[in-house]
Amino acid sequence: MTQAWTRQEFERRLRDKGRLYHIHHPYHIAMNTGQSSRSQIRGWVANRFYYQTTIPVKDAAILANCPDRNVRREWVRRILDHDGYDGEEGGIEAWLRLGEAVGLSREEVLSGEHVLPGVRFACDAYINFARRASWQEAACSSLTELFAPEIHQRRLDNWPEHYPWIDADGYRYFRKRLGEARRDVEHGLEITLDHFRTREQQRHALGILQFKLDILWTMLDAMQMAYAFKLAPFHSCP
Ligand code: AHQ
Repeated sequence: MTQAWTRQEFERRLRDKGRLYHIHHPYHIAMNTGQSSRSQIRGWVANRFYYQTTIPVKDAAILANCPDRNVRREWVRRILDHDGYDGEEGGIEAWLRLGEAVGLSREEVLSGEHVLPGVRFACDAYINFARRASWQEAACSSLTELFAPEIHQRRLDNWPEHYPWIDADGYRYFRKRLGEARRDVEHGLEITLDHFRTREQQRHALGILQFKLDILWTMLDAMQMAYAFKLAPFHSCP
């Protein structure tokens, strides 16, 4: 029987997957180094809105599967952070503001008319996984946010200089997520390190994290084809 990794070694292996995070995708590298056109930025904002709208639905699936009140009272904050509540507009509204800041109307973003099939399939795979998997497995899949603060900070550091045409009010979402992502991922990491105890379970957790990394990467592959290579694959590309 292969011995389980220590808690520290397990966490190290989870964090080591950061080398496969979508910050390293050519589409993100182009955006963060000022090489993206307005239509490439707009395509990313319009497609990522679909991902943003799936997050609270995914988190509601986790809540529905979770019998632990103490976990739910923490996890429910993720839904409120995106959908908003009295006095706080929420992340989905902030993303619509980002859409307007890059020159997309609210109606255009809300219509989903720009959502590429590959983006839709990847996002729907995430929701369906969260519905079917145990709440602990679905919590583990959110650990890509171990690497998210860096990607939000990278945008805040680089985009204003590279893309002066973007209204700065649109960056509210990235600033908002810096703190929320750090809070959320501590909780998700604690659940993961506590739940996956044997070596086999730990390897399963690494496979779940890889699945979510693949979701994020695949979304950008679809955008690369459509907006960088201009190989309009489907009806939804202008
Ligand atoms: O804005 C993002 C967000 O709210 C979440 C929730 C979390 C999850 O539950 O899977 N993941 C996530 C992510 C957000 N933004 C992405 C980005 O690149 O801006 C990163 C993404 C993630 O790392 O999973």
